[in-house]
Amino acid sequence: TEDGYDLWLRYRPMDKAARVQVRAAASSIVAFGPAAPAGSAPASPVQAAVAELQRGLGGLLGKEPPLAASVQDGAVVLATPASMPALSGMDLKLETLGREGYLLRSTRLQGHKVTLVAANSDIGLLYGSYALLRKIGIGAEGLAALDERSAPKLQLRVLNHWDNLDRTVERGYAGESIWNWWALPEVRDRRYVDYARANASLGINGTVLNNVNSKPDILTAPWIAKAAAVADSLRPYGIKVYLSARFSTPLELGATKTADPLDPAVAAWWKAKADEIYKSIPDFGGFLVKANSEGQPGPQDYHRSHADGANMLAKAVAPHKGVVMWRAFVYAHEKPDDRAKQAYSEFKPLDGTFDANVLVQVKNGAIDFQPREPAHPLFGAMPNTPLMMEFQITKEYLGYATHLAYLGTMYQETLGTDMHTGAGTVAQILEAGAQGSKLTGIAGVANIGSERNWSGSHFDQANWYAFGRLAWNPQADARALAREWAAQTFSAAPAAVAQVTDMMMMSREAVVNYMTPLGLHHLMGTGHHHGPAPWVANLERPDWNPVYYHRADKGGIGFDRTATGSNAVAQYAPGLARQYADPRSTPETMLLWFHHLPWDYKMASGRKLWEELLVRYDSGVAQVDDMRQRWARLKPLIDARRHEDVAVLLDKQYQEAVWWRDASIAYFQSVSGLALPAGVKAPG
Ligand code: GCW
Repeated sequence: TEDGYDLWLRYRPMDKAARVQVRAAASSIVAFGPAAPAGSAPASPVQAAVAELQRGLGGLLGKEPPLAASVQDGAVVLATPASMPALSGMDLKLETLGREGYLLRSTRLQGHKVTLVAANSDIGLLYGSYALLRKIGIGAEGLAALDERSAPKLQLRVLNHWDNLDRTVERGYAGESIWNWWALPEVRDRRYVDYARANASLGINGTVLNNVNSKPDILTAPWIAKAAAVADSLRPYGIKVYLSARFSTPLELGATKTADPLDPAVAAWWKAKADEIYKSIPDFGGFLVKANSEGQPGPQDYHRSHADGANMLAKAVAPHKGVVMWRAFVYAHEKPDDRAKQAYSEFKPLDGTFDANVLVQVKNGAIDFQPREPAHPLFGAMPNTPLMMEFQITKEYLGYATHLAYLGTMYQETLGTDMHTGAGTVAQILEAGAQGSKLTGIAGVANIGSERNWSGSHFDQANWYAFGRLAWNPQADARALAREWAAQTFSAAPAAVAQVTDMMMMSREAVVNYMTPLGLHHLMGTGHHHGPAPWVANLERPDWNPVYYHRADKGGIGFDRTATGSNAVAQYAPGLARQYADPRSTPETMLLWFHHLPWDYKMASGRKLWEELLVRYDSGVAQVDDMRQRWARLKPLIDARRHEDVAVLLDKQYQEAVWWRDASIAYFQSVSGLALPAGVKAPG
């Protein structure tokens, strides 16, 4: 029975008519280079591509296509100019594909009608093979006249695992870490290969194995050996391993007397450490660092800047072509300033001072992965520094794995924001990269664990999927990705695809509505971040208190971030700053993020703010009920086990949506002293 393990790579048999079509275009496979010995895991991208095509076409068509020794009619031919020099004479414009892109084309080769998968490198062939399987999995249309080319728009497409060395996962809701550290390096779980397949199918090409709240141990010899074993499993799929480094590692290991980045002994230690890592992992990607944030050590402990710290590490990995991904997620309660302003305040002045192999990794919004945040003001503000996007795939603040919330729409909302800097949308800013640099990238905090279905719920797989596909093309459309995912994951039947897609498209807005409508944020339960707690006011750090964020009192609600308040709006380029400075031109979805307004403030709907708030909470609950009913109607089209799994979660989500609404309204009512309008039932 279906348990979700196969993710979107299910390859269940197609209907007969479709099979006939596909067979005509994919009845055998031609590839060059040594084949994988029977029964062993693929050792190269081409072997991986062949294995996947055999598995995929075998499943879809009910019969595994044989490997053919020479080009024949109906073959899928995998070729690069190196493996098939004839390609060079075919005017395929392969140079437009870069190192990782691919071309799919129905064409004639050596007199035979074939489906050509062409690329400049073997990894491009693997990506092309997945694209072909995706195409077939969604529906076979157009297979006879294929002509598609695609190349990734960002260079580093990376998952960040917040996985600890004891196999717990920070903010993980899908079981323990998939990295079985105890058994590594001798035992390589086969699951690592399935993990690699899933990621490669999306084009993800890097993974940070351990939590940004890191331990020194990860950089000791035994752990380097474990990481190297994982790297060996992932390498044939084009995935590089990176590690989170704790800034004070040499000090804590007793190797140096300080962790001051300007101390030569410290720099020498990191250099030697990098050399040691590259001996076991020759294609090691580099370090991810959380420094001077939430108690983590960093260069500021020695009165040095983030750039001093990042550059010292960058010099250690530069000879090996490694990078440093330095996080901009910093805030300190000792600083009286609005938390939302701190990353910009600290990093913007450092623009242009980072070494060439440093990327600054910026969360999508300036607070912390809330159900809705305006785009981070750093995007577009550091034109001389490669900035990397950091999205959260795991749903720390959106109901864990229990609530259905498709994040494709959320990612698209941020990526599609025009920052008014003259450089276009966030997606365009990421794609263009920094002045004089080729480095670009995006990271997603993984939602992967050792649960059978990988992500804790079937629908959370879609967030991994959407992240990966958007990493490849940040301008992709969330609805199109939802359709793709639904067709491959559940059923390609048009009625099922349409209904599942509609549910996904409404899901995140539902969560925003019942948790934090109209720009409210950070009202979740302390520490665990699950469930409502807008009343909490007494934590040791004021910037962790929900009341710090909603500022509700008798007079009104919201955080004034205009010139009369924290003036965070001034961190945006003038065009955007102007828009956010006036409640009338601020999108209502972000109203209370930027403004403190009286309860009777008149909304676009004509309602008073207080009434509008109630309407939003109610509509969030109603939307979950709607999703629940849509899902119930899908029963005949979805396999029984997964249907039941999702139905149970939707029931729980409904209860929790009611809980959010009722608790929030009761609390805000206690503050505002306002009555519930006629017709609205008092929460009970
Ligand atoms: O979202 C917050 C989380 C922390 C996390 C931190 C960060 C890894 O609550 O658990 O720590 O952000 O991004 O560093």
